[in-house]
Amino acid sequence: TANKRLLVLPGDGIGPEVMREVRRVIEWMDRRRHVSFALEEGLVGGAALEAEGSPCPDGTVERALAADAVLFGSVGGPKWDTLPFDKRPELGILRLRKELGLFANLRPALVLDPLVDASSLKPDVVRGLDLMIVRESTGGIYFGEPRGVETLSNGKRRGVDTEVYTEDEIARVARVAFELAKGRTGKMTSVDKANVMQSGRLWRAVVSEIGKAEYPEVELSHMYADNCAMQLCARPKQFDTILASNIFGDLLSDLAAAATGSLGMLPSATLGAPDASGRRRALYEPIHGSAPDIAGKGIANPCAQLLSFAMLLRWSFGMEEDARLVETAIEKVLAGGLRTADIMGPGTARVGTSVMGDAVLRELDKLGA
Ligand code: NAD
Ligand code: IPM
Ligand code: K
Ligand code: MN
Repeated sequence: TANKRLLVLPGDGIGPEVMREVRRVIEWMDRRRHVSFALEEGLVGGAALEAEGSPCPDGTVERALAADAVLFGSVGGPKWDTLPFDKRPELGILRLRKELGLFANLRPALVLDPLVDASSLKPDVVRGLDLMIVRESTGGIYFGEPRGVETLSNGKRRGVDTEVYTEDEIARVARVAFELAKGRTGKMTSVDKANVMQSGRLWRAVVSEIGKAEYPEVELSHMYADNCAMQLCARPKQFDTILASNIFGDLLSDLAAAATGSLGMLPSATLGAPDASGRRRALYEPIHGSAPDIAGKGIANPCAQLLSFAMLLRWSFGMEEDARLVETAIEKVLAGGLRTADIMGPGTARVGTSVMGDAVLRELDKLGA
């Protein structure tokens, strides 16, 4: 029965291109696994701006609130880059995170064996890498007040953003990271700039307190964000779970993507607090953006979007077996040597988005019926 309400928001640029491949996997599941979703598609980002005059129409927020899970593509593009902030497509994702209370952005970075050669780092440095970056996603400098550009009395302009965290905001995302770390290797690194930032000092103090009081079994360490960026390039395998603020987590997860081969490989889940029955609001999206440089060419890597759907199956619907099917199908396709342009390696064959999707469906046919 179609009791799983899913809102699909493809967005802009390569968003709709890679989402098309997910739609095919959903149709496959319907046919072959007898799983059906009550699926709705909505507008967000530049697409919503053009059609309805807002990058995140109220209707889209309402439908997201009513859904069991949201599958998001990507928003933004050069066409809208000079618009004021309240019109920019990026507001689409920011408003959804905020209004749905999605404060914990989980960004796993996994180096799949067949992609060891696609990484810009040496094979030995990345082989077997398995990171979980937990990025705070409704606070910090993304939302802090005051913010804006003002003109001073001397006629010069001043731009302001404010990094601000309350201890509750730090504590709730820290708990998500501690729980994840506990189920992984038990090692967690919290990232901050406690040496120069007041909010960073509080960040470190609160994370330490929670670690001591509630998660003594997790081996917690702290690292300055600049050092962490360097260490992620030099020796990424020293990390397991990384906890970071909104802005640091954004930067470090793009960096981790390079280690795994491409931004086109990394999915994410953004979760809210569990309700009384333990259910969380959630949105799933690749960590990459709308990739205007390759949009419309049919060459985008659909893996990050497909893997985001796998995360959705696992986290929102407890469908571990189906999530694994999708992940395994992707691994098999990559092991077979088919690659989109962003993850080419020695002896691989270059294909476009839809041929990659065809190959995933073929593997699914072999794996699960
Ligand atoms: P981007 O992630 O869109 O692209 C960065 C680089 O990675 C580009 O060279 C792009 O071609 C490549 N890339 C990204 N995804 C790929 C894929 N699936 N397959 C192959 N190559 C891929 O970042 P950007 O260029 O800095 O930003 C473009 C637009 O996207 C901006 O408007 C930005 O604000 C927006 N953005 C949106 C989101 C989101 O929707 N959550 C995330 C990041 C950026
Ligand atoms: C991401 C993006 C967004 C962010 C932008 C588009 C608002 O870079 O999802 O990583 O900075 O959070
Ligand atoms: K995205
Ligand atoms: Mn980003």
